[in-house]
Amino acid sequence: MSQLVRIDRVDAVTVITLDNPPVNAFAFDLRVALRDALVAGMDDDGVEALVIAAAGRIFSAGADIREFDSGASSDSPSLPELITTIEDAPKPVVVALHGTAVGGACELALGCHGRVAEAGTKIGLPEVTLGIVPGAGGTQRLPRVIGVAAALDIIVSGKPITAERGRDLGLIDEVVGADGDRVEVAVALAHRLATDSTAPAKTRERDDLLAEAREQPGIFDDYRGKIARRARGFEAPFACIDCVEAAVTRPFAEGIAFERETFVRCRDSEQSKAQRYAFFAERQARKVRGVERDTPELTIARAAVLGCGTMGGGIAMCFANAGIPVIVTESDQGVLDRGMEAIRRNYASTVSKGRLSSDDAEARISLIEPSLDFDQLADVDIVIEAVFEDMALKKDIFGRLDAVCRADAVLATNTSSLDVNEIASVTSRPEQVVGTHFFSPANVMRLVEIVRGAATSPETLATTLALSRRLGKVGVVVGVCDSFAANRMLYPYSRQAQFLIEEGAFPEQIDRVLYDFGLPMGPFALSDLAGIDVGWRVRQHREPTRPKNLRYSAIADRLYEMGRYGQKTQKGWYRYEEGSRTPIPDPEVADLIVSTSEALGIERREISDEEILERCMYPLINEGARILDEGIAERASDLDLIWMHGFGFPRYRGGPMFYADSVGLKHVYETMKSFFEVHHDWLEPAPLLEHLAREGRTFGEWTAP
Ligand code: 3H9
Repeated sequence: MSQLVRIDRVDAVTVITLDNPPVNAFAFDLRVALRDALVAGMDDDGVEALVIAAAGRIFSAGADIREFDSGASSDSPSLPELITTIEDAPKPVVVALHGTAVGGACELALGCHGRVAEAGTKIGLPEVTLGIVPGAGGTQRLPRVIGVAAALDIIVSGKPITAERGRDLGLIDEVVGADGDRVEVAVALAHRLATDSTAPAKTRERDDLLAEAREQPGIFDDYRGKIARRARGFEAPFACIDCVEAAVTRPFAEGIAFERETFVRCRDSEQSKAQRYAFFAERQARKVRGVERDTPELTIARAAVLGCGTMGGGIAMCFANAGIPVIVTESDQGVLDRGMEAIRRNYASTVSKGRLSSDDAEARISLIEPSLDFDQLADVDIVIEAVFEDMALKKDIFGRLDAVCRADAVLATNTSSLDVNEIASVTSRPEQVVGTHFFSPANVMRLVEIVRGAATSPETLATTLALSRRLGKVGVVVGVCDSFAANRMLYPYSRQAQFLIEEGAFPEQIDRVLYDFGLPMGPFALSDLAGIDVGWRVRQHREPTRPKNLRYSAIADRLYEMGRYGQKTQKGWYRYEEGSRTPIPDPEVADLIVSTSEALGIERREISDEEILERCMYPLINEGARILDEGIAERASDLDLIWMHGFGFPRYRGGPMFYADSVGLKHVYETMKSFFEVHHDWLEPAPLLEHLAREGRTFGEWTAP
């Protein structure tokens, strides 16, 4: 028998243990080994029942996602075939789950006749996050076991539930506590089922809970309506609902056939390819050049955030949400009080939306300790400085931190543009200085751009990467350059949007095109949200370094001068009704735009949606190519993560660099070249883009030299 499964006998029960590290994915070889073990157990007259368990940290992560590209996931025995073999078995098969059992693993459990799980085991169907529907019967069997409403929640959200919740829903027969042994409990259950005179019950033959759903025919359309906003642009969540609906309206065999057809269509879709790419990109980003797997990390038990403004407060909430005590400091009591008040309001709003209990909110707030005393930072493991973007101020702070903080503490800066090396230079421990650039709102956006200074040590990077995971963030390591990777790519995008309105478009057209593309909002709505005054201040800071041959659109400056700061003043690129965030086009802004074009001698023209998309997207991709070429980012997928998690780039398009690869780099290059010829030098194609386009290669294939 293959090494991928181990077979043991406990009395008359065969225990099959899956052993395919690291996550027991059901790759072809494991499926063959499991099938052989099952058949052997069925054929053995001395065996009355079987148990399927697993070795390692988790039961299984489901199907091997890598097989989807080659189609090997359908090779016989496929997971659906294995599950049918189990469900049809003449002897009871009981599964013993632990750690995590998701996707195909959960589907396998649904085909078994008994289900045992260790307390806390995470069970679910995350396929939707990969742009597919569960394809091994999950959409047909789960509603039969726990009912349609609960099954829709699990399948459409992709979020796992715990074993305890599974027991309440009827999914898990027995939860095994810390003092129990899951395999022993499963063996006992298998033995009981075997001594039962009736044949093992088949999940597919259950109909009681489906019958209940047939009484509520509106349930599926209601659900489609409920997720419409959240799932905008995604195909898989709606395909999942269709499959569960098929479970209710069609006989099992037809429902399974429908699920299979839908699974294959989704698996082969561009969306799923992009979402699978994103899954592996997130894992890839944890592998950083020069940081070995066994690099020692500092455990972060206590943190501090310097500055309790919007960013500092949001970062403090991230720590509190992860259960890490955090001190927030300010030099002024009034500012500190206002910052804490904003944190309380934020939590209250989450509670009012039903997403957090008030007890949990209180518990989190109690982890945040406001302080005016810098000396209190003496005992924390990490400090994140989140004060105003001013180099002199930051250097002063880092000098003081260096004097006060423990020798092994990490000193991090949330700067969004300043030179981390210069900040580190004032300390005696530049190897422990790192950039941790959070994105606004920091307690919501998942990106942390981890800026590696020239001296930042592997230990500091490993600590920061591990911390970002603990905070539920995606940490992406980048090098030092002006504005780092995220904002550096954002600038050409916003700049083009501004030129386009001088040439003939209006903010609402540009915002519509980018919203329809899948971004949460277009550049003008974003500017109103972030604050036109904030953008103005950044421009003041950057203006001295702007190459003078680069054109500059001054409309935003005019808005600033008119006191139109965006949503906060109910007027910016748009106007806003009292208490509303809905942008309304404003004739005053349209007049300003048209008169600016006139003053510049530009004859306004009709601008197509296609040109808007390409003029905004391709320059940012072009900047991405420069960032790769300069070694600021290690791989194109890191830039894709930055855009997905920092700016809400649609995951179903895989990020801008993946999108460029799917459009074809030759087209992107040639379009940039034609923009460059018509417009100005800020559109010059990057050498790497040109090189890859000429060689017919992709960003995905490119590796840093
Ligand atoms: C499915 O089941 C389809 C069926 O409905 C129908 C079929 C017909 N495949 O995340 P980690 C790799 S679709 C291949 O760091 P953790 C991962 O890339 C599947 N590889 O561990 C990494 O590799 P590397 C539905 C996988 O402890 C290594 O394993 N299932 C798979 O932080 C460790 O992973 C899912 O969507 C896989 N399925 O988290 C679950 N899973 O070391 C996907 C992981 O080379 N998996 N790898 O970078 C997860 O969500 C997490 O891995 C899990 C463990 C929570 C399980």
